Amino acid sequence: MGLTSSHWGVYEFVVKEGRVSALQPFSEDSDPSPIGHSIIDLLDDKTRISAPVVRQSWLENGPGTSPDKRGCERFVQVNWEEAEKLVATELERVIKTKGNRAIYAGSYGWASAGRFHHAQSQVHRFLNSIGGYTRSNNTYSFAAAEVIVPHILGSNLMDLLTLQTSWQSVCKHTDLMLAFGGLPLFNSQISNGGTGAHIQKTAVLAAASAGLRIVNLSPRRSDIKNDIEEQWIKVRPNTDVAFILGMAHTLLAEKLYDAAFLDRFTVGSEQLFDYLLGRKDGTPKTATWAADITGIGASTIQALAREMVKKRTMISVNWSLTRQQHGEQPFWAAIALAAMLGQMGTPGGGVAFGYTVTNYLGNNVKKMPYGSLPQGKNAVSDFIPVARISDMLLNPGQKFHYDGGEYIYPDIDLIYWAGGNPFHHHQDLGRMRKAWQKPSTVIVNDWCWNALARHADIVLPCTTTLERQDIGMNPRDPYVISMDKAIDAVGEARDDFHIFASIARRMGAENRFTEGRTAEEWQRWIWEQSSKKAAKLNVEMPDYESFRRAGFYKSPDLGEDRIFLSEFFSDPENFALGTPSGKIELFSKTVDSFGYDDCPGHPTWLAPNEWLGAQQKDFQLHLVSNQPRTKLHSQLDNGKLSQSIKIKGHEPIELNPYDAKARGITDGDLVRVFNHRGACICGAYVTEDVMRGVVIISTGSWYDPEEPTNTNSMCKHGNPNVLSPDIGTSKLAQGPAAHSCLVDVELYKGPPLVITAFEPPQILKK
Ligand SMILES: Nc1nc2c(c(=O)[nH]1)N[C@H]1C(S)=C(S)[C@@H](COP(=O)(O)OP(=O)(O)OC[C@H]3O[C@@H](n4cnc5c(=O)[nH]c(N)nc54)[C@H](O)[C@@H]3O)O[C@H]1N2
Ligand SMILES: Nc1nc2c(c(=O)[nH]1)N[C@H]1C(S)=C(S)[C@@H](COP(=O)(O)OP(=O)(O)OC[C@H]3O[C@@H](n4cnc5c(=O)[nH]c(N)nc54)[C@H](O)[C@@H]3O)O[C@H]1N2
Ligand SMILES: [Mo]
Repeated sequence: MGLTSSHWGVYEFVVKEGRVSALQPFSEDSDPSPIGHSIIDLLDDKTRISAPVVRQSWLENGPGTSPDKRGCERFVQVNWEEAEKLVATELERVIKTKGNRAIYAGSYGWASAGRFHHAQSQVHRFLNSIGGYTRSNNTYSFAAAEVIVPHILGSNLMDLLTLQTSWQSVCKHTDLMLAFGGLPLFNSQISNGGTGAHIQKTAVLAAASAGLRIVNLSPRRSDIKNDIEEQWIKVRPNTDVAFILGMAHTLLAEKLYDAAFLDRFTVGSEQLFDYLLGRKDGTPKTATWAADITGIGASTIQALAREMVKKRTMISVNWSLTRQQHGEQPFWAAIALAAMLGQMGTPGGGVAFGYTVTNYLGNNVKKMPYGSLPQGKNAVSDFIPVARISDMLLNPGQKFHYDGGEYIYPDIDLIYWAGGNPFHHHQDLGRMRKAWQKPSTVIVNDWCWNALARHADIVLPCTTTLERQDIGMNPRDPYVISMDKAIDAVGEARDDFHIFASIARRMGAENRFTEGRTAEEWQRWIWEQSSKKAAKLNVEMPDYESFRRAGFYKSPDLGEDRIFLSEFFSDPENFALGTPSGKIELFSKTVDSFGYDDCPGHPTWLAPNEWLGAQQKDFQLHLVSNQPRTKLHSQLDNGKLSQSIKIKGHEPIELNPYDAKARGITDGDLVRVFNHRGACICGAYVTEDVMRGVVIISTGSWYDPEEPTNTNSMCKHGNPNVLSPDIGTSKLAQGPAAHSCLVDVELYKGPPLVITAFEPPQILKK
């Protein structure tokens, strides 16, 4: 018995005869996630990478050989010594001939929980110890918001998320919650870095029984728990900004807004009002105007605006609204609407960046200043906005815009990935596979044979969390977990730390990488750093040995109900925001000065290229590719829970009975989903839960091309990223825009398909 921690929660593991036989819920968690159990069967099944391997023609003929064979050629097994030598020699070659900037190691991804064995920290620290690498900025979760929000509220978005008004405050004070993107409890199973106790379901139920009226503004009814009374407003995907502007116009036209609040706490309402009234473009953003765009009646929009004024209202905007073209606008528009209402800073009122989207949002925990593995200094200044990877690989030397600056894409010759899966997360996978052929070498550390590992030249097998001791420490979660090692490393797998330390040794950088500490010594060091920082906040943490003996440590509750930016709202002079004006910027001179046509100086409705209201539509259905409820992204897609909801082995596609009937599709049929970028096969799940004109395919099915040698091949399994567009949200953030995607669906009439995503590649043993 011992404890382990994952992004989906903490579990007690049971080991029998050297195997993990069960994961039991953590005693502190009243609503554990079922996701964890899937790992048990996967620790040593056929999808596990058991030894280092090298793509055959790369091994035989050197770097850059037949990159078009990535993803379809067999591998040759090598021993660790050979693998380390190959990696070290190849890194040295690239550094010597092209410089460190030719190494791309954004290595974006969630990896596993555990503060020390965090794959990104390890790979970044390692590469910094040998001269650096080209990095990536921001996340796939909400890059658009990460770049725009500091211009509006003057702080880092990640910090603001932990300051969100707590559920405690909402339960006591909020009468009405506008939930853009719903309150998807499926998503609250997850918290980045781990979570000790799942709180969101209890919180939603408590708020609902305290009388909170929840309005679900979303294309999907089940974005709110089915047994909660709510109003479902079926907003056309990607039109929320028009909806919000229509409400803002109503407040303005009917003089229902709080002028004193705007005056005291904001700048830029004049420019915003000019825009709402259509003074420059001749189009007033009335509720009728918004009705046309959103598909929601003007009277509904007006009624909601009037109701908001009368009640204590919370506007909650999910992160999915940022993963669309012009994804900078929804958060900005929502902040502007909340400011016009004048309830920001009041208990239960104002704006929030989504509740339930992950488990920590709206908790009442004191944010702890925990330590982490220092990553060293990156001597390379080159970077890309995270979702511009294909653009970078395809267009070296080309200019790109980002947050007011102009930068150049470096010429990448080597990719190193540890702890993320671009064949899961990136858009337009056909285009990415072409781009992926550009570098001479791709090196991947992973533990399972997913599409990323298959598309590498050198694959180094790493351990899972159950095979190593660690500290589960998430500054946004009250539980710190002493993670025990349950079993020995499977096959020849090694911890990422061990992998990098061995390569660093061959490159003369071992001491820079390890600083002479073992994994255990680093964990103790992280704990001690954390204790020192906590002491400054008057929080006393136990000593390291007591913590290890106890199994976990719980940090203190905040002690009062958190209200978003309460200091600023109680004293805006002394607690001015970090914006140029010190106030909330409804118009930003800075953003305006960039002169971007796709991100002007105030919240603006800008139609995406692909949406249901487009004049020219080559495809008739809007695809939403949301988060999978049975797993985290691509992780554990090979497990039982994920498999249990597939339809004949394919990812389900949710579609409305009306759209299904029009295409002769019935529940359970195999369908081909397609557009001009690609196609995939899904199983039809016909449901009234999704609005007409919209289809939903959750992400995470392992990419499984029908013809592996064809970069544009159909995916047999149902990965929606063969369909999604690879465009930036705007020149400002260049974030991912997966949710602005049109497709069509037809009955699949081709030959029977065998899913091969979980068949490991062919491996030659020497
Ligand atoms: N169409 C569409 N696409 C999306 C989204 C969407 O809504 N729609 N959502 C986006 C979002 S929000 C996100 S955050 C991304 C997520 O994208 P990712 O975070 O890249 O997805 P994961 O599947 O979590 O990838 C984690 C990888 O790390 C590996 N791994 C786990 N533990 C370890 C370890 O200890 N060491 C090493 N070396 N590897 C390990 C796993 O096997 C897996 O390959 O996807 C994005 N993509
Ligand atoms: N189980 C599970 N939970 C997860 C994850 C996971 O992989 N699995 N991933 C985690 C991660 S990395 C992240 S970033 C968060 C993301 O959390 P979110 O961004 O909230 O996640 P999604 O599931 O993509 O979107 C939620 C809902 O938004 C709605 N939606 C989509 N487009 C629009 C739109 O244009 N307008 C409106 N009004 N609604 C729209 C969809 O109906 C969708 O079901 O989830 C986290 N939680
Ligand atoms: Mo995310």
